[in-house]
Amino acid sequence: MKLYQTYLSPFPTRVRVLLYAKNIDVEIIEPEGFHGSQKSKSSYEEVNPIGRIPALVLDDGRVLPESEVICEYLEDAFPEPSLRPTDPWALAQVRLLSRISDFYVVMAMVPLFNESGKRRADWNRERIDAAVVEVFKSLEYLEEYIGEDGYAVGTSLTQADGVLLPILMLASKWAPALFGTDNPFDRLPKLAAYYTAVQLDPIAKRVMDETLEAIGASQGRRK
Ligand SMILES: N[C@@H](CCC(=O)N[C@@H](CS)C(=O)NCC(=O)O)C(=O)O
Repeated sequence: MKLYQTYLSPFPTRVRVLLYAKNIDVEIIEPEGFHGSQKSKSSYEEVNPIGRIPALVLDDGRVLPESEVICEYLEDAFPEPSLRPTDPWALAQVRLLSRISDFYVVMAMVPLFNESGKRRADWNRERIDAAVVEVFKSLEYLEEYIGEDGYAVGTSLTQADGVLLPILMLASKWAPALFGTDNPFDRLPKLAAYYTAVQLDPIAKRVMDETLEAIGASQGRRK
């Protein structure tokens, strides 16, 4: 199988968490035309007409876009170990955290992603500050529901950790470093504790290191 993705994008991370946990061998391909590159994405659109990463290509050539759909496919096709709790309430918590992240936190961060693609001189400070207020508000929703036993839900790695880790890293490391904004963890103790504790898990640590390296590389490119 092949996974089209980048290490900077938060969406493929949840897929890599499953691939690593299930020890599935895939070829990782970083398509051109993402994250401020001047290159056209058109050749990637032949792979995934939606034009977004990630996309999983099966050995027989069938292509699956959309990170959440890919994760559900991987859980069904490669059931062991499962990162999908069997307890209905725990599974609902995984889905709730994922939904809050995708629908509220990521959406609140979109203006920051947009500003980051511009030259610093062209940044709209009002837009940045307004976005940060919304990001903090949406993170408070996660603060409400985040697990307190070392993982997002329960006592082991689930799909929710793969969703949250890159987003929390972008909110707590990338945005403050780039825009000089406050670290949200200063006022969100449960999320801060989770973020520290989950790094004891080797797969969580691996994807966090990958994301951190990609953030560093993207900031290096800005200089
Ligand atoms: N709902 C999609 C969202 C994927 C997405 O928006 N990926 C971004 C990268 S963070 C992307 O490919 N954007 C298109 C672009 O940058 O041109 C998923 O979960 O896979």
